[in-house]
Amino acid sequence: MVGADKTPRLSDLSQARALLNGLTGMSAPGLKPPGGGHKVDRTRHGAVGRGLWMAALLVLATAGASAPAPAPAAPPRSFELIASRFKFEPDTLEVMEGDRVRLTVRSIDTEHGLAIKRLNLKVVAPKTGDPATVEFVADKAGIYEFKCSEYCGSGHGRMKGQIVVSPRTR
Ligand SMILES: [Cu+2]
Repeated sequence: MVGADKTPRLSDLSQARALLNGLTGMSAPGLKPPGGGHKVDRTRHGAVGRGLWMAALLVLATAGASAPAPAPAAPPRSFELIASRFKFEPDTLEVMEGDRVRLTVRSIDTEHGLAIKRLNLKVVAPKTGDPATVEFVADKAGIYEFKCSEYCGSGHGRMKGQIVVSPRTR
């Protein structure tokens, strides 16, 4: 810090004082140049103060820009879907634009699948009941229909659901 030196020099004190002047718009009591009688060229030191002030701002701005707090990776929005003849439960999922989404699909009868055509994405849930997981980023708002990808019987064609991706308000 400026002026933290045990044996301050005139320039340090003047700069500190000019800096304080710049910060508060008032003179800083107790920060007098040693030797009392010295004439202080206020114009010149004012300029130095402004320079310092600008430098301080620059340092702050630079520090802010170069060392951002690392954003912790947001956990995915997780959904567990139960697939059965002929539906997904739940069949409507709501997320926000930019969310990472994790779908875990489990069948309780026969083999099903979950396909999101718009995202070119598919996962098959085997009839053993083992969970099948798929993960993606919902980077665009809109409605994404999904449907069963594995023929599972007469109602297969109506085994559908949707993911509603809401726009993020700024
Ligand atoms: Cu099916």
